[in-house]
Amino acid sequence: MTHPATRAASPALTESDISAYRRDGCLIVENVFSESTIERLRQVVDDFVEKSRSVTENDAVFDLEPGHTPERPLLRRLKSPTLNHPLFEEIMRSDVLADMVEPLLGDGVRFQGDKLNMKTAIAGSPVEWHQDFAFYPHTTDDLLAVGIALDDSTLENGCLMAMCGSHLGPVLDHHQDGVFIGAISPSRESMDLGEAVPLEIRAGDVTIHHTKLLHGSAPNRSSVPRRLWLVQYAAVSAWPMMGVRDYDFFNWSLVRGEPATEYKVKDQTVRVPLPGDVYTGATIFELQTKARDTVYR
Ligand SMILES: O=C(O)CCC(=O)C(=O)O
Repeated sequence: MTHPATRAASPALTESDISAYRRDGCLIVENVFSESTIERLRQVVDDFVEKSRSVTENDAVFDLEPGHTPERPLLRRLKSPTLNHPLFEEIMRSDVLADMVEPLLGDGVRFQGDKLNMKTAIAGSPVEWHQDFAFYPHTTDDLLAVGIALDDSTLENGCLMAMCGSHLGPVLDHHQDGVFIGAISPSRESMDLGEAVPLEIRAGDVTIHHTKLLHGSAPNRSSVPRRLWLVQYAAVSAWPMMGVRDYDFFNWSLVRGEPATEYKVKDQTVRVPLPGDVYTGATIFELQTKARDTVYR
């Protein structure tokens, strides 16, 4: 049975907001960021779009939409915004976000990564259905992503769609012919898309979704952009199962909590995203181009 996503009216989550998140695996929080903060973020993003005019192929910062040219720059994603501009780091570490996610994670707050999906007007690519945990399994599933809306995000311009409650089920197979492609097969999973709930939000609102929540989003065929900055956080007690390459960076990523040598392990089945090129820096858009069983293409 579907129900609309629960909306919390203030960044300070109540017990009932937290229970709704635990039940649904997603939550909308309204009016988290002021118009002036959103305007500052848009300005920074516009500057990156300007810089992308001279870029001809995907690199460490830019994931380009097909059709990108110097005259008409089209970005699919700004990769790792936090590592590329101080305003993103300031907000990623802000109390407003840390206070919101700490009770949901239960055990400190570690920055796990981020991306800003651009969903340009008319040209914005879809995201096929997936669970974030399939990309970066940890020893517990105490991870989530906060989606910060830089534009109003609606069904028309490709808002996030969610299968409420799916985070309580297993991590589904995101492989095709034995290769990790970053998307599930909707027909293999007998998925009923009629159950999907749109997470429609206004600029300055945020979505929060659990790392095991099934979600996706349609292409943007409308005349307005849908920019969504997704910031992922993990509990400090969750250890990344694919290992830690740079321990100094791992500790830099702490937002709340201390460097640890002790981690929790949850009784769960974990699928590892191998073989495939998720660890070469390929984005979800690149990985999913291989998918044959799609909803949005
Ligand atoms: O931007 C979207 O609509 C979905 C993003 C997402 O799920 C992802 O990039 O992992």
